[in-house]
Amino acid sequence: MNKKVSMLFTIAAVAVMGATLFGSTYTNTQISGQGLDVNKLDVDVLEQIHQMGGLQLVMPQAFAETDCGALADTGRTVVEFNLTGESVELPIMGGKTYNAMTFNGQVPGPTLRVTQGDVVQMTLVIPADEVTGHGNDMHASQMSAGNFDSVNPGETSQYCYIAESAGVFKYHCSGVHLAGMDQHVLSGMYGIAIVDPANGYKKLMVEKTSGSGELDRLFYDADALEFQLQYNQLYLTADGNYDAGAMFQHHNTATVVNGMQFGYVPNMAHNLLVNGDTNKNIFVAQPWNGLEHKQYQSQLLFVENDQHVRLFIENHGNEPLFFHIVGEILDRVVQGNRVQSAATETWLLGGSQNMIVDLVFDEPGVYAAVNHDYAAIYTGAATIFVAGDPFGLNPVLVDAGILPAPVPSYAYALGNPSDAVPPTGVNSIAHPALNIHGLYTDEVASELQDNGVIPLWEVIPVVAGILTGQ
Ligand SMILES: [Cu+2]
Repeated sequence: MNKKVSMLFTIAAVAVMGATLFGSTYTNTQISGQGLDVNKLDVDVLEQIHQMGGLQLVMPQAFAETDCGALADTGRTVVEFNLTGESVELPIMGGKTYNAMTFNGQVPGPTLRVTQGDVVQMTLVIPADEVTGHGNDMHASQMSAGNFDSVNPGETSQYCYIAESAGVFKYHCSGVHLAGMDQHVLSGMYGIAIVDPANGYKKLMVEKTSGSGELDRLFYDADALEFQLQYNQLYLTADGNYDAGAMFQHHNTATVVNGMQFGYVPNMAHNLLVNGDTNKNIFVAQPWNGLEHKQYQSQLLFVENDQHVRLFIENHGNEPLFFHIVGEILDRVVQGNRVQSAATETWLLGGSQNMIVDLVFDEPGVYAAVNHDYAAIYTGAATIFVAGDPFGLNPVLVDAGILPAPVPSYAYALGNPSDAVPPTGVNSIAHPALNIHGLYTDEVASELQDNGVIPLWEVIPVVAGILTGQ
């Protein structure tokens, strides 16, 4: 092979690799069919590929563009997404703490919400006193991975991309030039971007049989009450450090939902309302039960009956997620912007996979959303939804003057946990109230309080006083 042919062969091979890695309208077969048959090597064809732009050809401008100024001038909406890489100590079940790595002092990191076609301007700041560098790989982007590279302490990095595809997408620290990526992600450096479809979400259709058994179809408006549930595992040594050996053997220490084990189970407030006594536990596992836990006290997710509920779900972990809601059927499962299933009992998500679950809670009751892997359920992946007024509390709360009138869900009295509620999009139903809940530093929790989110640990003693007449 002469030198010129050899060089062009390399260009073609790189183009094929680029097509494979980044996706393209030019398939691997189309390019390799021209370029990789050395016996039929046609220098003119290879030269033609070269002239057409090689790698640039397989990375269309809209995806490859990283010039924030140029993207800002396109007339598209530009959404700023500012992250700070911070190592902090956070609590785990059992009263201990662990050495967490976070975006913005919280696990998961802040949720980004944009509309398909928006420009995302991602800025990553690493404070000078941070112990290590960090990167950020946003799965909602389609661009050269070089942009996600590590940022050193005391430095800032920025890149821009167009959110071209609708759906839920993970973002995560990419470690220090990929080294330690497992440690950084499994210690808390992950979050999601929700990219709403340009034309909004679709109505939800649920099949029902009527009283006499005839099949009927109920249609629910696209507007929905939304929650986010992000699954992961912790792999820790006894003193709260990351345990790589445990990770390689898939021996996790804890299964977490939005950063906490059993973060959404009843607490003393619910004990008080349902059992009339803060110490009479409703649920067998109440690890975050106590006002002194403040933002870490467990909270429940409250929904109305006959209401369109939309769950944004991501599996950040090393183990599969068999998502199931005990007592309910997942009325619709969407991945990307495509319906994958309807009226299904359980849906499987592998690592770094996501879905949007649409459903209606038909009857008043208590429903546990679980990873139907028993090891995961018992190590933390059980989340309680309460639909309607299953405990008949409306008359009690109205009589006590806590509620002015009966309400369709307890969210009107207690709010829904702030970390389970994503930023609102075009088809979002506003939550009646939010309470402060999450694997947040105290600094993040007090910012929420300053912004009017309810600190339940201050409200509950007042409610208890009213209920007991003291
Ligand atoms: Cu990191």
